[in-house]
Amino acid sequence: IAKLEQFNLTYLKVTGTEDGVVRVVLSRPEKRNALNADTIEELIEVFSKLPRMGARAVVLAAEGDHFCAGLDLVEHHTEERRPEDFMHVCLRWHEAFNKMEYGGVPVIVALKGAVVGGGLELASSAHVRVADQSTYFALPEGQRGLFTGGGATIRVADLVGKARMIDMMLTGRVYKQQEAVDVGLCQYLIDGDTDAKAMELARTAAQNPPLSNFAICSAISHMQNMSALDAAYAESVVAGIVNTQEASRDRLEAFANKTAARVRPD
Ligand code: 1HE
Repeated sequence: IAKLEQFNLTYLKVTGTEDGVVRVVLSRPEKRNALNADTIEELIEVFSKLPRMGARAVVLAAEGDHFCAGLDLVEHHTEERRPEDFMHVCLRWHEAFNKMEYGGVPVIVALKGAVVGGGLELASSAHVRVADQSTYFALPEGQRGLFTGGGATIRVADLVGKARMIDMMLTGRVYKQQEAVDVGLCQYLIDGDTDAKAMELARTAAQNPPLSNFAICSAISHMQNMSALDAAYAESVVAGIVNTQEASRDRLEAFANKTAARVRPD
């Protein structure tokens, strides 16, 4: 991917690989990758531009032992924000996370340690979540006297359901390991390095035609916001375009010729 050096970043590191996978790394480990206002601006810039720069898939990873400690509570405390100030903060978080979810490029997130509060909001904006044995998920907003403001009411409720989300916020309940998979907080639980697993998944996804990935990584999210009737119509339009694309002809021909790989369990 050309021009990645155009980004002028303090809290993120962005690097490319030869197969079109871009790595975005949270790089504030001394503060457990807490999300200050500047980091959100950097996420907006990066996730606004990467889809148009030819990224085929993105791995979102983190430095240090913790993925993300959520809202920068110290910045929030010292800024003494008024309600309208924080409403605008939330709009920027939504901008960043909507760019990720609706951007049309697969985002695979490599988790570890704390994935809490706004860190879970960030993780839930990715398309695939990979956790290790150290990863734990929580919404400590209630105990901090706060409320979620980065889309958790939509995305976390979507992953785990309303009742579990309310319990997490009221009681500080922490989910980890197999239970986190079972309730839907992550799709993979591995023993090794989540970054390596996320790269492997991203490389696999990057081999799909970009138009297919665009549909998978935007249409499904959009359709959830529509009535069933409208979603079915939108699906037919998307499928009309994707399923007749030039890039799928070779793949279909290979299947017809019996040279394409069959779908098999491991
Ligand atoms: C921070 C933050 C932060 C760490 N904002 N500075 N999020 C939370 O309620 C989680 C708050 N953080 C923690 O519970 C812990 O820090 C961790 C479990 C994530 C990690 O613990 P630990 O023992 O490894 O580190 P630490 O000693 O607590 O923190 C190391 C440093 O990171 C320390 O700074 P230092 O200058 O004293 O070294 C901490 O102050 C700093 N740090 N977390 C600011 N969150 C849009 S609304 C979203 C609402 C929310 O996200 S609410 C949930 C907030």
